[in-house]
Amino acid sequence: WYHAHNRSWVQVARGLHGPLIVEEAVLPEVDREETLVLDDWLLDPETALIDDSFDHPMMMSHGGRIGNLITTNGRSDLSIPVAQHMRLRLRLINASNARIFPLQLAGLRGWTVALDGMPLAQPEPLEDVLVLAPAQRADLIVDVTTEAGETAHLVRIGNDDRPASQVAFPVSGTGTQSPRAAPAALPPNPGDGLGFLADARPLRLVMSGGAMGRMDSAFLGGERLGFRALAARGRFWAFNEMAEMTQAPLADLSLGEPVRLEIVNETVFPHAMHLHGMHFREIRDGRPVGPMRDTLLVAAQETREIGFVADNPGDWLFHCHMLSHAESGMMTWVRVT
Ligand SMILES: [Cu+2]
Repeated sequence: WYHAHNRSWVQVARGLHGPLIVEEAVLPEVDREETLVLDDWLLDPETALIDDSFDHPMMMSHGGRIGNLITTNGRSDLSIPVAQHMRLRLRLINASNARIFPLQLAGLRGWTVALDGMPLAQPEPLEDVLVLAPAQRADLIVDVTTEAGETAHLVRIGNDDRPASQVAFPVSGTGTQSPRAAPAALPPNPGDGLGFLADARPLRLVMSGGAMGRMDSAFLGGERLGFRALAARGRFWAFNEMAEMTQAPLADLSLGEPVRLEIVNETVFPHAMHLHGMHFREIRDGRPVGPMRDTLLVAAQETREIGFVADNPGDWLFHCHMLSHAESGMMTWVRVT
């Protein structure tokens, strides 16, 4: 997907974003394809217009701007008619500023086939919860198992753990095909080249700040300021004690250089850490594991490690995709030359 990067915590909240799809040379066999843009909107209950308190300190210092109207493709009641045994490809995008969407399938049998635009080596059965953090994408292939007359759902688990329908799929009739075998993997994208991790440059990013955090002070404009002084300037978070994007990059990397980056979340909030320009893998026990992604949800007080090869020349942002957090301190960048 793509979105505004100028005043993004305002403009993305106002809806300046859209899907950007690169199709496979040979499309997977499905009966229907749907792009589903998940979003939430913070509306003024009096006027039903977009609430314009974008810089509210309460939002910036807590979980970010969470909306009071949840939509898919701009509708709170999106309904897509299907037939039993239909196979659908669903392209999910979390375009919200800060909402984490825990999703489940009901009346659908599904597989995750790609994450953040990168095909998985093998489709993974989606039997449990798929957590989609801000900026994350997921491609699913799902078969309609519910019978005609019933309704299947993409289910959202609410804060109270109660399920709600994110998208309804009313079923009428039976597709021509009976249940099919599991889908094949999508054609792979170029590999990650993470073979020589032992030589990877080690980097560390410590996230601090926010409400109920322990950040006493951080640097802003070359000056060390206390938490209150930072808050008065609209800064509530810091990366490596920097409450703003610095002139110097977090790392100056050579093209092709492998990197391992430890991400330490000292805050009591989750953060969806997004790298521009390159995809990474998570590193566990010193080995690259899991899918290639560009956005990693790091839970409160958690430490994670990612590895990537600096294979794309340029200046690339690395930031929290809870956009109010990015604006109030959680932004850095790497240079690849
Ligand atoms: Cu954040």
